[in-house]
Amino acid sequence: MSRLVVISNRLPLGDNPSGGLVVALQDSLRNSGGLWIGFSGETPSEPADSLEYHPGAEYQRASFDLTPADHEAYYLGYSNSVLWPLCHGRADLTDIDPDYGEGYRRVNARIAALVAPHIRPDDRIWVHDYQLFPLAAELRARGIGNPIGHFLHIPFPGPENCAVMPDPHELFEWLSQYDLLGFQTHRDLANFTESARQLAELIPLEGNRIRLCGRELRRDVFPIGIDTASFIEEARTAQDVDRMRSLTGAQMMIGVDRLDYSKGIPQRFRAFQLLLENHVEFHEKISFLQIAPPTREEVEAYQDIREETEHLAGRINGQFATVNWTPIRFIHRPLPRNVLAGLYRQARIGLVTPLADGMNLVAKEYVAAQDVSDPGVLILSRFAGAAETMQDALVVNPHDPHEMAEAMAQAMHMTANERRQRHSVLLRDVVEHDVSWWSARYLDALAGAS
Ligand code: ADQ
Repeated sequence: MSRLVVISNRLPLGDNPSGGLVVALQDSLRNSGGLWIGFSGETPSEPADSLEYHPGAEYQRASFDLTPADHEAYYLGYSNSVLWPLCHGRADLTDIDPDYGEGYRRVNARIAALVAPHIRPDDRIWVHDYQLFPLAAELRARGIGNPIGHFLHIPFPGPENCAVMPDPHELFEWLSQYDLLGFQTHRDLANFTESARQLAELIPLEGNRIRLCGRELRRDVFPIGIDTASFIEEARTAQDVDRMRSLTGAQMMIGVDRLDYSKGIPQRFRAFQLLLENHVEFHEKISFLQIAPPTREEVEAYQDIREETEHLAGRINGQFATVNWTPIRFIHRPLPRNVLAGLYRQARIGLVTPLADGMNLVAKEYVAAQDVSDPGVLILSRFAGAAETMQDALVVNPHDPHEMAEAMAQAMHMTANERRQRHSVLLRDVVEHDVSWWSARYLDALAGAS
């Protein structure tokens, strides 16, 4: 089997890194004697001019450092102040600056220069996500003719948002240098096709083959999953973690997200407020636990969201709390996986209402964690990639607080029978389409694409 080389923005470090992607890729990496390359997270003023290898995994891991200026322009700047907002439909939150675009190209060229000497003639290369769009073009410029695939974890923007990029044509030239482009959903694939048609040159060929900017390649949909079997086990053996509920016998509703404007957290707080205004019967009967660790705090567009959400939570608690009941608990810390799994299992409602999201793994984790004999209800935004397959959730418009509040009431009233029926369909999807299924399908397609 030819060696698999994975390149992603961050290298998972530590002796026993967990997380879906690590689990998904470790078998293929181990079985092929593979190599995973990524940013170390370190920003010294004078980074080394070579990759640093890290022992301790069953495959090879190698990292690079970035200067503070490169990190700012490439990661905080172009990746997270231009591409992230555009891919999530928020042109209003972009911060376009020529230094960012220049830094993004410079860092991708530097990564290619560091990686190229380590590539063997029969390696397969799998590049992840929006931070590395130009990487295949930069590797090709250094003589790398190997099969190279790209997988985009976040939504692909339609023509209106692509057109906001400083040089939209360049994006499609970069993408044309891959052999396989993978997207989360059919909606992303359609956006890619339409944007490339309007802003570059795309000619559909037979099956999933296309000609893009003069080069032939393939594109397809590969919805990512979670490590379902281990998550089920984690939840089944979890302790009773939330004892607070028992004071009033309230049911728990849970939200788990990075504190990102794409996740729709203020909108769901307003919906909860509306539920409590319109349904006094739920006072002291439902308690909302929102876990949202801050993220990318150096980026300006993230600076208001913490204040806005804290303010909203404070106002709702001020309006409705009683001596024995706090309507919203808002936690800004990451929690260990087993605690999270236990909380999901105890929650009657899983609230996953992003305004835009590539897939959303929390929706799948919530379903996997449920007790099949008495499962909770998933309320899912129709703009999460997960909604393309998880139609037995209560699917809502995250911009409509009335619809979300009514979905919460419906979930509270839902009979055990209906909850079991909906859950069994959702669980089947999460079990059959787990993260190993996803990576195996992608790697099969990459093998056929070159
Ligand atoms: P994210 O935007 O990070 O991922 P998501 O898919 O929900 O979003 O994954 C978040 C992960 O972090 C989940 O596994 C969740 O359990 C974990 N997590 C979140 N908050 C946590 C907390 N407080 N403590 C511990 N763990 C926490 C990007 C895209 C998504 C896409 C994934 C994978 O934005 O759309 O689904 O990549 O492709």
